Amino acid sequence: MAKERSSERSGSAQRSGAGAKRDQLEEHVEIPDGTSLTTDHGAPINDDQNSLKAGARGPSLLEDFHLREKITHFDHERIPERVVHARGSAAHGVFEVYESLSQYTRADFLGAAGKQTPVFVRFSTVAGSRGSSDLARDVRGFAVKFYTDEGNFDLVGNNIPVFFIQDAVKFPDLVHAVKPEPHNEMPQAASAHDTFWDFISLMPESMHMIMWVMSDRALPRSYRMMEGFGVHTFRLVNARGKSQFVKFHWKPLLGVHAVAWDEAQKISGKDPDFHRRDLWEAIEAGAFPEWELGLQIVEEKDEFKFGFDLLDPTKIIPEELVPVERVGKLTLNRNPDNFFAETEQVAFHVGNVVPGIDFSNDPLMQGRLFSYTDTQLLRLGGPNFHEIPINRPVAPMHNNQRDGHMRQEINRGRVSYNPNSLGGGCPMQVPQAAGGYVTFPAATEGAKVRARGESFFDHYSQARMFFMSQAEHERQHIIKALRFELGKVETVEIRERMVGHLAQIDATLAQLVAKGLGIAVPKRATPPPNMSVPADGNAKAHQHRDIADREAVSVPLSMMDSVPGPIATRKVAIMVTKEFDGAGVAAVVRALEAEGAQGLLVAPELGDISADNGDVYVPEFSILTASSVLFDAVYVADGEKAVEWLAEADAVEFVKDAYKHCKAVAATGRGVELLEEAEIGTGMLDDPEPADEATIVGAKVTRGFTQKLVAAVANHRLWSREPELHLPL
Ligand code: HDD
Repeated sequence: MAKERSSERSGSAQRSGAGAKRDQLEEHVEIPDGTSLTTDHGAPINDDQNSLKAGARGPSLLEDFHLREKITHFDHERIPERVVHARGSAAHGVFEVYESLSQYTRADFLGAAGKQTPVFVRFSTVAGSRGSSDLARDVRGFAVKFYTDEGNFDLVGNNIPVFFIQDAVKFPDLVHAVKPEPHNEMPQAASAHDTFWDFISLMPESMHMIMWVMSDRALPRSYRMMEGFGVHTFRLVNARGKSQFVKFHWKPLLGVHAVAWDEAQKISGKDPDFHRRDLWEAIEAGAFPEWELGLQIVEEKDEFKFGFDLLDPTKIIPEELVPVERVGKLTLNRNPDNFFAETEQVAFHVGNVVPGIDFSNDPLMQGRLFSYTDTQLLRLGGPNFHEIPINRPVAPMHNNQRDGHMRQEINRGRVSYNPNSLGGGCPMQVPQAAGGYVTFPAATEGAKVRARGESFFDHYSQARMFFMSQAEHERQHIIKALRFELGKVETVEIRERMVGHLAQIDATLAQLVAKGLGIAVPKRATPPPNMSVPADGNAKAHQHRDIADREAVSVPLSMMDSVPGPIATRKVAIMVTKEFDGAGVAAVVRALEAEGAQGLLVAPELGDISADNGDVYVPEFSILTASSVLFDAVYVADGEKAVEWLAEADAVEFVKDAYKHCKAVAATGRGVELLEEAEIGTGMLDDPEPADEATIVGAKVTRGFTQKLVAAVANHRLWSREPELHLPL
């Protein structure tokens, strides 16, 4: 009704071109509540198409309050992007604890089996700007805000369990080094440049993290398929005041998976929002991403039991030494309503803790405690950012903080100090027995020094353990990533210095990287000129006793620990041409959907397409709007006209790429000809043993065929294809 009337209105305005006539017609307009256009101050606006002018062809008038307000607001729409983690995507959800954890902590949200707590989770890349690609080789942020009944607890972690540096005082240096170089603002969202590797090659403590960042962990298949880590050792404190050390883990129920480097680079062009879209679409489709919260608990008395220092953020506690106890589940079930209001304005802070969770003396964590509030003051414009809806706790807030930019709360009364008698002593301090936060009385002693503990100085043992724990293809990817990154470094001394460090980790690693760079492995590691390493530069002397074994491995460090896994939400491209095998395609789609995966049709053009049985489909993509890097597998359907694909260069590249990226490629009947055109094999239909288990061909779609396809997708990738391919991975 209202719609009809409004079109009547615009029509009449055009007809008359005169205010008087229009006003007459508008008299009868009914505008539904809450939909009328107003200024920021609530005054109704009658014309949002024209500025106020002196005559229809005359100059605009300064008096036009609507024009001034609209443009001023627009001019101020941007706020400073985060100095790191600028590019992010987020979602709402819920955390449910399985059993009471009251033996470890008095935190209320962990205190009763089945207790649910709302959360907001933001994933991010670190180095790139807000508009950069999701697929940069980079660490991913994994920040969780728990809105508990006792206030907000922020677990501000990453998808990598260690950090580049041991002391927060080095953070500005690290970030300056990795960001685009200051003279020419290049490269964007990439660590492959001189300043990053210059810094890293002078910071041996970064070597463990470097192994992770050069691994495929830095190229996640999806935010939904990566682990999260609190990184630092925290404390859990129970109601009796007993403290235990804890490391926090997030374990994705879909497993941990990555894409290939060549694929990552292509995705960056085809869909730079790949991870953002993936998260959004999964939640919209009701395939809610899930993670389990894991705890590694270490008794206070065992603080010095390990060869490494629990306070050193460049070290993990191998899961073989302290198993990860899975204690609850995080489910993301709602997309934000507004990106800016929620994802952009959310303000995390490592210092947001609740009773029962406390800090350790990790010197990186200690510095973070200062940094987060400080940065929000600049980014969000003042001290009241906690009042922005996404940051507001669900627990009621009462304190004597007052005023400041953009204050929302209207505090009543005249008392804003403590102690007071005029306000009845309110707001009252909360005794510990009633739930008040009490800091764990950890003993401290010692002279004030700018120094690091001796126990922080083994920089290579865990870097080696990570490398040795990788599967063969994972090691190859690390080597190629280092060749790529250091190959982009122009200063030869930096390359040499880095290879010197790699030689401390593993001789073969160093040799293979050096070969790719056309240099020799230096005979001696260059002693780092900074003071963070022992003066004698003798790494061996500081090797940790429990991993001094050069062959030590930890199984969960390899992503192969995740396969085979569920195929839910995986996407399979189904390539169809006119009169394709309708029954076969329907069977493939059914088999995928039975596992929660998707079969999406890719046709030469968009628009209706008929199968041989007369069924009409609407393909999701044309060959121009899709690319196999956006899918997990490809199936080429049978059909008399399937050979039409052979003339499409894009179609040949589509399957070629999928094969190169070690994905499952499948075809039936004449569809097999497309695989052969892409040089995936010859005479495959006659050969009962096709080249490998992720190349699946058949005369027609059978149960066995769909089972093999599902199994190949569950294995994620057939990385063993790579050695023959000599790919730029
Ligand atoms: Fe940080 C943001 C994670 C060390 C200073 N950090 C930020 C975010 C994550 C992390 C996930 C984005 C939060 C969001 O989505 O809004 N940061 C880490 C981890 C670290 C770490 C896991 C090491 C264990 N960070 C670290 C140090 C400092 C900072 C040592 C400074 C001393 N981090 C910041 C910051 C940011 C930030 C400048 C930028 C934007 C923001 O805080 O809100 O304060």
